[in-house]
Amino acid sequence: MNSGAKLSVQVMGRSPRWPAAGVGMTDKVDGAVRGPMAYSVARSAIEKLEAAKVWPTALNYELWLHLAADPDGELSKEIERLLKSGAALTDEVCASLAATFLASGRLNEQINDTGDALTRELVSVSGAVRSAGAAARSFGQTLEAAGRELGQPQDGDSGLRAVVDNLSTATRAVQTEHRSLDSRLAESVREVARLKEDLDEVRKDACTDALTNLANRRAFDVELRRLCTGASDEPRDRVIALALLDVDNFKRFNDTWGHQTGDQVLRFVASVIGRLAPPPRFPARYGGEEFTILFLGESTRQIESALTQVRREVSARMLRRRSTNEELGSLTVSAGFAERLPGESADSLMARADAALYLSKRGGRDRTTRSDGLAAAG
Ligand code: GH3
Ligand code: MG
Ligand code: MG
Repeated sequence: MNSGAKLSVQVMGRSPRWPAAGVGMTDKVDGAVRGPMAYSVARSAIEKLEAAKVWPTALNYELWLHLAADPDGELSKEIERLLKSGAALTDEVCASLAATFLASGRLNEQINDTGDALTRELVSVSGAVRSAGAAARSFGQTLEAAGRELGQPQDGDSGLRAVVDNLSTATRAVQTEHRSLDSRLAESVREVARLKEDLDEVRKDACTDALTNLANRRAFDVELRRLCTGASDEPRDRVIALALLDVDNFKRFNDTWGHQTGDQVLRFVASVIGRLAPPPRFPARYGGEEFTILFLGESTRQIESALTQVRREVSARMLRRRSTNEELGSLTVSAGFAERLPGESADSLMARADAALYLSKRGGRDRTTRSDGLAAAG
């Protein structure tokens, strides 16, 4: 039960503020590691890593550099919160921090690379177009000259022959240019299509949780903000509700059966959530063993019933180790949800859903609570 208290620390410390914070934070750290304090920032990052007993891998060093160079940044706050909560900063946890807080910078790099390639492509196409244009101009001039000459009395056949020769040479030059332009354009169209696919892939990866294939925290944050700032096309009177789901006592499960088996269980829980929350519901993995679902225009009853169904399906499943078929028992899930009040901010809605989840945990887990604190059915 004491993890209920821990949960409240965790929960209240979360403040999804993507993507602006990530980009600014990276700039600040970039400035620090190139400025006069660079080496002392680097030393401080290493000391902090050692104090936290975290391996100085390249990724962890990058994370801790943020802690040393930008202590008030979102990433630093999250690391401090984890350190205070006593959570083990495993490779998985650090990878998840990097995916959440550093991905924006990397994504921008990838998008910039793709943008550069597109720009190069367009420059090369416009070069080809210019060169075809020049050929066409010269063709036009030749024709004009030919017209003038044909309009004048000629010294017999030889003058006319020269005009015709000139014309056909110019025509061939134009045809060759056009053929080359055609093939350059066709190649460019193929290249642009390939780049577009790359970009779509990068965008999809950036919004997808690699373990479960659900939307990730960033995609969830963007969607929540979109819905709460009226940037969405949804009619204003459609109720938005936010549910948080957290696997109960998952640390104990992991400690007993190992992280790999834990990962399989997370995939299973995610598959149940994904199946029971099809669009327009918006399910996501918020991080660790925490999931969210956004509901749009659904009644309290419908939301409670969906959450109850998720919890029932998860707890009804006898979990087995895949390799040996060994029975591992079953797990339960706690849920909390809040319906958005008129004009309520994303942060406030999140905090109320968090508080409801906390009540579910404190009340004994394996239950759903609505944000007003009344235990919901199920
Ligand atoms: P509570 O019922 O209060 O939620 O207890 P809990 O043990 O589920 O909560 P706590 O926050 O103490 O621990 C969450 C655990 O989830 C810690 C870590 O072992 C596990 N975890 C977080 N992310 C992952 C992951 O990606 N894979 C695996 N296998 N385990 C994870
Ligand atoms: Mg949790
Ligand atoms: Mg949990």
